[in-house]
Amino acid sequence: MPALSDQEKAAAAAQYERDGFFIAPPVIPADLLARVRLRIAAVYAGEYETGLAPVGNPHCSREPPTSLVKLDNAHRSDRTILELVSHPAIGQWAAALTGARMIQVFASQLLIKPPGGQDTGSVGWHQDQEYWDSALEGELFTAWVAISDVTAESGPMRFVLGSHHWGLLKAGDFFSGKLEALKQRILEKSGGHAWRESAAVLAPGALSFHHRLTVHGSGPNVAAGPRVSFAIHLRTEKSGLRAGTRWQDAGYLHDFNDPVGSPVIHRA
Ligand SMILES: O=C(O)CCC(=O)C(=O)O
Repeated sequence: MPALSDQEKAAAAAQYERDGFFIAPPVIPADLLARVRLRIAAVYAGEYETGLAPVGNPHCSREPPTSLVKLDNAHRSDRTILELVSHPAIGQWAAALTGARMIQVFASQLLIKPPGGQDTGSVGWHQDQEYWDSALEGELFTAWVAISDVTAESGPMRFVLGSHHWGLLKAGDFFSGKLEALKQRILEKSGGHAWRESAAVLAPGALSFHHRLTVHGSGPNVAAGPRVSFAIHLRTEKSGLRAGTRWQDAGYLHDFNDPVGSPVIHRA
């Protein structure tokens, strides 16, 4: 990817600060996407190139999924997936949005949302910090990379504009398909903000970024094929483990000194 101009960086950072998310153009090369698709199928079927299973030893299958598939830290299981989550263009955009000197991956999720329009493919409205707050603090955010064509019909991620300014509400639930009930609960907790949504429709290889407090979720996939993506959770030098927390006790985290579990993808 050609270096971003100062003007491009400033415009992107201003938009991210205002809205709590940013949509970047396609940056992942087509040949890497093609290789990643093959490896996603392999990992889903339980074939782990490095011998390391995704976190939680998920049940593997050769049958197409019927509900949302979420495989944590598959980048440790497969070198091509590691190549994707470490791609320097992700780091460049992340640094442009935050002005950070260092960008590090601290977790990833492979997400496969099957077609068929069921609620079991939905992701309930939530803020990511709800899930990180016991272990991590500071500048944390997510790059979400489209592997398939993420159209309006495929259940794209939706962001609530400006909700990263609402504080940590702890009213969401990633694992619930009841989006309307969650919306009401979040609005009540937020103290009456206006709810304006924007859908992240993304071509293959494009990506969105969202702040740790941005409210987001996604509905059913009514397109013909699965919606396939990686959510890549990122930190900057202005973040860290909370005092007294050990990474071994912090759910799906790996030692920040582990170059495979937690690759640094940008340094100024
Ligand atoms: O893929 C989705 O619809 C939601 C993903 C998500 O919650 C995230 O990337 O933080």
